[in-house]
Amino acid sequence: MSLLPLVILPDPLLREISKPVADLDGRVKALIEDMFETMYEAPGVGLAAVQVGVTQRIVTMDATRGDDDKEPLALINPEIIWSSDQLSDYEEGCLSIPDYHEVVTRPAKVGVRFLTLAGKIEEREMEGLAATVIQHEIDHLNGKLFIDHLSKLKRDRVLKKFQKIARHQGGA
Ligand code: GNR
Ligand code: NI
Repeated sequence: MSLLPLVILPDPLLREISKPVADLDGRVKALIEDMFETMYEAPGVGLAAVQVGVTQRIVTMDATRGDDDKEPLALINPEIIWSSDQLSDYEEGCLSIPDYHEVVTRPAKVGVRFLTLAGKIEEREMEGLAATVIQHEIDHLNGKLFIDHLSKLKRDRVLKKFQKIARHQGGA
């Protein structure tokens, strides 16, 4: 098990479209273990593989948060198969955009189809925080960030701030 470094805005990797996982081999299993370790340590309620530099359609999540009973869920090639008309506002953050939070409106409930690590197709209905998080994570797999749901004014302000930080660090 290892903690993986997080990919931070404005790294162009965050804009790439992740590729479907073809084989559920030991490498995928090891990556998922490292993603859980990295997500819980952060701490975060979700993580997409691209956030640790792997452009494959893999998500880890645990929407139980502070509760003592953990509920880790790994989703491979996840898809939203339906969304409720009812919307819900949630204050979102992202491990790739540290210390920035803003309210995003998304469907309140979604149906999600995915492969488990055992290779079984599973379908789940998600609501509340879990619905928000899985939509946020599938956006990552499509090169999309939660700031893309905000006004251009807000998005440009955040991008500028992170471009400036990257410049000062002489990186990215
Ligand atoms: O840890 C996270 N919290 C969170 C809160 C509200 C909506 C979405 C999220 S996901 C985020 C971790 C992350 O960046 N996942 O991609
Ligand atoms: Ni995120």
